[in-house]
Amino acid sequence: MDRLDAFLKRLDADAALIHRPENIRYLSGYAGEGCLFVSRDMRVILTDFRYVEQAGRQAPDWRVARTTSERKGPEIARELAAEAGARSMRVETDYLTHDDFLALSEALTGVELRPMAGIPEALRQIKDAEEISCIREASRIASQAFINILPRLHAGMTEIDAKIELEFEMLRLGSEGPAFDTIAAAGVNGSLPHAVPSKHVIAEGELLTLDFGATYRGYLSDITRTVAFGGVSPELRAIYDTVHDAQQLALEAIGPGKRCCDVDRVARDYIDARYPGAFGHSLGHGVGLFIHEQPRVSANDATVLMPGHVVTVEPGVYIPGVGGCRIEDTVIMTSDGFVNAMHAPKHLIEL
Ligand SMILES: [Mn+2]
Repeated sequence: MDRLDAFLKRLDADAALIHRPENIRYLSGYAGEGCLFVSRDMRVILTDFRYVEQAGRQAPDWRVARTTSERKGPEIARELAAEAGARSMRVETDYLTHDDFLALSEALTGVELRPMAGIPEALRQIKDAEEISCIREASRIASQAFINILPRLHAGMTEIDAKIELEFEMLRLGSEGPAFDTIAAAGVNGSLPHAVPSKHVIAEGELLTLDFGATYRGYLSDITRTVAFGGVSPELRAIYDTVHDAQQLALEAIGPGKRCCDVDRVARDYIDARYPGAFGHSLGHGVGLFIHEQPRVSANDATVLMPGHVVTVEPGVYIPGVGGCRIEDTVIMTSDGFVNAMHAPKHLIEL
């Protein structure tokens, strides 16, 4: 109710239609398909037969309007807009397909459709206590899964094998599913920040980067750890140490009152002095109901961090033909610092 009130205060329109699943869940608690219609006095979930009962259970204060093939969403939206007396309505033009938008425009003649302008996303940046407890649990599951599978990781297994171990373990620990496509990148594949796990057989002397997360009550976590198989070369160890130290420096720099771009700069300067151009992505991002949320911990995001912001800190070094390394934690800003939600170890583990 607080979230919906805050949303309506910022709306600056008579009504809104919400289609993005994370925004639907954030504002209503409903986690199925469909969309929301919201005005000052009305809150309605539009969905089809498959989700009507679920909507009633998850969002008991909301009216449920059932869509059918004869009476589709845009038509019901028109009726609801008329009932609310709405002359202007915000819609998620950054999410709807062109066809979706045309269908709404044709149905809602006389109603001015305006872009949503990121209003729900801006509200979602600052997590409340309930959201933070969910993210902490999703983080605990991911950290523990990493610790639990370490004895099962060995040279001779494939990247896909490693991914299966992680995802299975997270499910067993209570995850509702992977937070995103698990990354497992060994050897020269490690230079691809978003490598897709392959049948590559992990060999002695290689680094393996695992980037994964768990889901708890819809909320996600994001962690990366890099481990070594057998003795690694001084070159790979130096890469690992650089990333490890850059991440530590960034954690020392982060906190409430700090600008995202300044935290990014700390890790970037450290890595660029040793491996120029090898850290080509931003330092981190917000995490919540969606894996990449605002704010961005990047050179061009001057957001001042505040209590309730949840962001990742994930520097990396990527060298084509050699390999790569990334180390990532999910951290929660508090009034006097931050809580690192990840308890998995970060020293170089040699398996
Ligand atoms: Mn991440």
